[in-house]
Amino acid sequence: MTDTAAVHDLTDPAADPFAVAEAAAAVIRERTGVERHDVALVLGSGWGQAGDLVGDTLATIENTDVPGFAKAAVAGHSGTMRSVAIGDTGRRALVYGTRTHYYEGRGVRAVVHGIRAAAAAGCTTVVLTNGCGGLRPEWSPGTPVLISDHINLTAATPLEGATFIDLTDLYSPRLRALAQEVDPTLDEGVYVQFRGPQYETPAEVRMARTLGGDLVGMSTTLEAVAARQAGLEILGISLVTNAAAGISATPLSHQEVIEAGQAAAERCGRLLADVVGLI
Ligand code: 8IG
Repeated sequence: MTDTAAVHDLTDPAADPFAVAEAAAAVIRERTGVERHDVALVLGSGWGQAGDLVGDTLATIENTDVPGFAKAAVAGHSGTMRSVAIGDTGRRALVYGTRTHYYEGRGVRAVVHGIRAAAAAGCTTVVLTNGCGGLRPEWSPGTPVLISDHINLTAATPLEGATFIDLTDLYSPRLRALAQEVDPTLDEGVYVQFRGPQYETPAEVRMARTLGGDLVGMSTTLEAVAARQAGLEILGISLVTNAAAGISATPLSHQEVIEAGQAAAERCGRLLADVVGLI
C-alpha cells in the first residue's frame, strides 16, 4: 500500500489519476465554497488576461495547494486557478491560468489532470485555449481561430488500457456555432500538436500542411481526448501568435508570442467572455 502523499503523485504508477482528480475537486470545493463549477477554462499562451472579462474572481487557489497540480513552468503563465462568476448567470467558471505541457516530462496524467479535476468538480464544458503557429499566411499574429479538429503527433494518449473512445465532432459543432455567432469573422482550422518544446522545422510545417493541418502547437489534443473521455463538451480556440516556421521569413521567438498575446488581449477577452456567457 502507498501512503496518501504517494497516491497524490501522478508520476507514481500506483496512483489512480481519477482518485487524484476527486481529491483535487474536494480541495477546489472547500477553497471556493461552492459544490460545483460549470465551465472549465484553460488559458494558454497569449490568453493570460483574456479570462479577466468573464466575470468577477471569487476565489484564487495556488496550484501547488491542490493535489496533482504543479507550479507553472512557462514564463507568462500563472500558477493559480480561479473561481470566476460567469457574468450574472449564477454559474461558475474554473479558470486555469496555466497548464502542464507534455514536453515537461511529467507524463500524460499530469497533462490532463486539470481536465479530470474540472470534471470531478462538476464542469460539463471545457474551453481549451492556446497560442500557436499559423499555417495560413492570411492569419496574422493576434488572430483567434476555432479548432475544428486535431491531429495528435505526440504518439501519446491519456487513455490507459483498452479504452476505445470515439473522437467524431470532438470540438463541439454547437459551441463553434455559438462562437461564430459572437464573432462571424472567426475562421476554423485543424490543430496539429507536436511534442515540442522546440518549434517545428520548416519541413515539419510543410508536413503538417500536407497532413491537413492549419495550426501547430504543443498542447490541447491530449486534454481534448481526456475531456471527451470525461464526457465534457469541448470548445477549442487557438490564438495565432506567430506564422509557423517557414511560413514567414522571420524566425520564431517567445517574445513575439507574448507580444501578440498582449496585442490581441482585448479581442480575445471579449470573445471568451461572450462565448462563456452563452454556454
Ligand atoms: I505560441 O509555431 C506557439 N506555440 N509547435 N509551433 C508550435 N507551438 C507553438 C508555436 C509554433 N507558436
